[in-house]
Amino acid sequence: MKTNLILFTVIIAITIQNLNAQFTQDSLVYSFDALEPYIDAQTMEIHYTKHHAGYVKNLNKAIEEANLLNKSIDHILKNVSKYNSTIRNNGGGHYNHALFWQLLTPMKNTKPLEKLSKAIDSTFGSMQNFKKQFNQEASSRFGSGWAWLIVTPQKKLAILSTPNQDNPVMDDAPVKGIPILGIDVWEHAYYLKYQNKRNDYLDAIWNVINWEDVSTRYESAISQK
Ligand code: MN3
Repeated sequence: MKTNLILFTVIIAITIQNLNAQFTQDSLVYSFDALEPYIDAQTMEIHYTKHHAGYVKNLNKAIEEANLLNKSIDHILKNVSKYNSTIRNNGGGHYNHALFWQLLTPMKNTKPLEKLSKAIDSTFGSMQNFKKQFNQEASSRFGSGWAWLIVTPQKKLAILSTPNQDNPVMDDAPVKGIPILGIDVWEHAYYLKYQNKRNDYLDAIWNVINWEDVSTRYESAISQK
């Protein structure tokens, strides 16, 4: 009886704790080693269970302190200039990584669907040119950050990069838009396997980009009012 009561109390305590934790990590839909040999299992495991988990934990603490518990991540990012740097860095960190995991797939060498494929060709000349321009942007981002393919408010495709955990959703981003593809160029995303060779990581990652997911995001972005 006493054991049951303790157990009951523990369950209630855990439930209350989870109710307060506004943001959580979605489970990965593939295993840590599923993206081998392009992204190694150890990098994936540390990236997901330590880096991303850390952003979520720090974000939850920061929004509680700032009384933002009921706000969505979109709302937080679209008003981020009003908040402190802890909310900015960890809010961006959570959004960017949650997106990044969905943009990767163990199905090797997927292709964009027709609408996106046409838009890439008409904007960048060819898929090959697009990847070249994207990798140029990603490799020249000094220090830590992200490279993005976005849909602009004019419904055009554009490539850009942002520092730290910033992204094009933030209200004070120099170029704003809806990210449909984002690649993490922090050293923690590639250093164990590629060391200082960011370009080798950038060449390899195209093998595991989920173009079906990117295409769906494109079609949704161009149809938004
Ligand atoms: Mn990262």
